[in-house]
Formats: sequence, C-alpha cells, structure tokens
Amino acid sequence: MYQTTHGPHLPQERRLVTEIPGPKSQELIKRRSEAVSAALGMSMPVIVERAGGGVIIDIDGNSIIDMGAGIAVVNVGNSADRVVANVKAQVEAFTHTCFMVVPYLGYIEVCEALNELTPGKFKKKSALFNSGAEALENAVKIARRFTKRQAIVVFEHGYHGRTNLTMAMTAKNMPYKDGFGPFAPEIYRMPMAYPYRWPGGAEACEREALDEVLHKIEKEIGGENLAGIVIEPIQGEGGFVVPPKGFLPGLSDYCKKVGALFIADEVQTGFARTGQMFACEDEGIEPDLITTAKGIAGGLPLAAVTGRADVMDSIHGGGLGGTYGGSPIACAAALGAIETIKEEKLVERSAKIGQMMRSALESMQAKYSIIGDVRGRGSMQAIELVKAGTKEPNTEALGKIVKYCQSRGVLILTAGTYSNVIRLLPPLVMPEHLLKEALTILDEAVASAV
Ligand code: PLZ
Repeated sequence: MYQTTHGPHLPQERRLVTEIPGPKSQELIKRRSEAVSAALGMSMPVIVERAGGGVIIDIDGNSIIDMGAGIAVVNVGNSADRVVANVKAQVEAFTHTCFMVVPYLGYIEVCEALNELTPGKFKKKSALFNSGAEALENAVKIARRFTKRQAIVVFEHGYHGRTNLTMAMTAKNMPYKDGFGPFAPEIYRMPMAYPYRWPGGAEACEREALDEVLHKIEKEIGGENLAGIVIEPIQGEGGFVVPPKGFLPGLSDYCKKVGALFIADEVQTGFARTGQMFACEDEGIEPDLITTAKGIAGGLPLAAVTGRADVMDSIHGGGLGGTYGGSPIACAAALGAIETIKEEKLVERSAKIGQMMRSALESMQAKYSIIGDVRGRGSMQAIELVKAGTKEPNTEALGKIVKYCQSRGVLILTAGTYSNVIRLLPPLVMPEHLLKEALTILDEAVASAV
C-alpha cells in the first residue's frame, strides 16, 4: 500500500497498478449497482480511497490525475490543510445549532468574506444555503420579492440545477428534465451568445446577439415585467461557452434601465477558477446578485447568495433560511478554502494553469481536425469535438477520448448541449508536471480518435 497522511501530502504522480477499473473497484461497483438507484451517473468507474493535490487514489492503489476537481469544487485541492484543520476544530466545538436558532461566528465571517470578495463596490449582504440549486432558487425568490415582478430570463445551454425551479431554468432536456415536468412557470429562455455556433459566425455573434436578446425580451416579456436575468458568465455544463465581450455588460445595463436585477450564476466559475476570483471581474460587471457554491468550501456543501444590501434586506424577516444552510462545519471549511486561495495565490496560479492548458489545446486543434473550437478562461478550458470539416457534433470521438484517458489514469469531464465537449477543471494546486502529463495523454487520446 501507499503511505499517506493528509490528502495534499499524497505522492503527486500518475501510477497504475491494475487495469482501470481494478478488481476491488469492480467489486464495489457491483455493490453500488445493487444498492444505489440506477439514476445516478458515474464519470469514472473507480472507487476513491484518498485524494489530494492533483491526484485521486482508488482502492486498488491506482493514482489518477484529477482534471475535474469534483466539477470545479476542490479548487484548493482535496483535503486541503487549512480546510481539514478548520473542520476538525469545528466538529469538536459544535456540529449544529441552526443559524436561525442560535447564530455562530463562522457564518458571519463567511458572509463578510463574500461581501468583500465578490465584484461590486456597493454595500453587500449574503445568505448561505446548501447547494448551488438552492442558491439559485433563493436568488429568484429575492429578485421576485424585491422587484414585485415575476419574469426570469435564462439562456440556451444554461445550467442552474435539478430542483423544480432550477430544472425550469436549465436548458438541456436529457438527462436533467426528461419526464420530470411540469416545470415552474415564468421562466423565459433566450438565445445564448455562443460564438462558435452562432449563425453567421463569431463576428456576427458579437454584433447581433445582444440586440436579438434585448429585442426578444422587449417583445415577448416586456421590460416592466422582468424581475431578473440569470446567466453564467461562462457556461459550465453547457460546454464552457464564453460570450463575446460586451454581451454581459449589455445585459447588466439593460437590467439597470428597466429596474430588473442582473444575477450572475458563478457556481462553477467562482473562487479563482477563471484566473480571477470571479468571472464577472473580467469585464468589470457588478451584478446585483451573485450565486456561489462548489469552490466556496473545499468540498463541503455550501452555497450563497450575495448582493446589494438594499435588495438582500428587502425580504421580510424569516423569509429565507433552511435547517442546514451555512452549516458551521461547511463555514469552517469555507474560511479555510478562502484563506488557501489567498495565501497560495491561487488566482494567479489559475491563470498560469489556464495558459498551459490553452496552448496545449490550441496545438492539438492545429493537428486534429476533430477539434472545432478551443475555449474557456483561466483554468476552465474546453475543446468542442466535431466531425472533420463540419460543425457536426462528434460524440463517438468524445467517448473514445474519455475511455483512452481513463485507461491511462487521467480523469476528464465532459459537457455540452450536444455532449461533444471535453472540459478541463483541474484543482488549482495541481503540480505542473502532472498537468503536462495529463495534457500529453489527452493529446494521444485525441490522436487515437481522429
Ligand atoms: N449553477 C452554473 O454548474 C452545478 C452539476 C452536476 P448544485 N453543476 C454541476 C450534476 O450533474 O448534477 C451548477 C452549476 C451552475 C448551478 C449548479 C447547481 O449546483 O450544487 O449541483 O445544486
């Protein structure tokens, strides 16, 4: 067996000692299928034993390079030192009082940190929840209550969660919505500024998308009925779609003009992922509300709505809450994760990782005609796979590439409305040699799928 103490101290290497999945994983995956609902997916068929830095170690002793970070959650790495220390201390002090019954300092400090770190020079306040979807639900509640209006605008390819309201907000039917309706009303979906797939191309997208969306909002909803626009500054599950410059500021300006709220869903883009603390900073956008989760707490379940103090305070007392929202343990973890991001300069590190990934992916694109597009920002980078010489989604190649990487001990994630996008989201503490190794294997994988 291997020697370990805490996660980050695991040997930072790719090491295969069995086939993937190994015999122990295979056995447990059988148990999994006996005990766990068939509805739950599985990106990689191994059972984890430990994880830290840039690796996941499975129960057969294979050390796998983690290019997914649990879907952009463990940005600070698994079991990061400060997260572990804070959680241990908190578990020993108390595990739960319910913040609405007896408050505690950790919750207050997380809100203070969010108010300070999120974009926007105005006074802000926060409220904490358990999951990204719950944060989105609450942002919509707040926007409707504040504006006394109902219409919410969302976008094609958008993803906001799996609860009833957030399913209505999420674009993709399979697997997220199929057969789960009826969905919540007053959700209006607009075309997304998706440069690669905009009819007429990327330049036309930059010229046309904003006008088209605003025109549709005016004609189909009416600005006076609009409570808020909810958008991921870079779409995550939708395939790392990066709108052209000007699109997000244009939406934000429109919201100001009609008295609606601009709500940035930074659940996937937040906490140093894009080479900035939040993706909205890239164009100097100051959202009225911002939803966060995932990277906020180094792997513990926590989410937040942060925004203009006048908006956050416009809700009647007792109007927001939940038994576990802002659990003291998750808050302790968040304070450890935020400190780690600052102390280890992970914002800068994210930008650097991003450059390495970007140039590797661009050189793959130059070699392999099945890579139609390379896009992303900072340490969220993706390739969109197409049939050579067309823009037709190439899902066969995607399957082959994922399998090839897995069999060599590299975990990669997929995305996209057309299920043809490979997205890279490594922990920001990934050592350079591991990142390079993962990119080399990805290159071989694409070559094998051409
Ligand atoms: N908003 C932008 O990316 C979660 C979904 C995983 P929860 N994305 C991962 C899956 O298949 O269920 C996400 C997101 C954005 C909201 C959410 C929802 O966050 O914490 O999963 O509820």
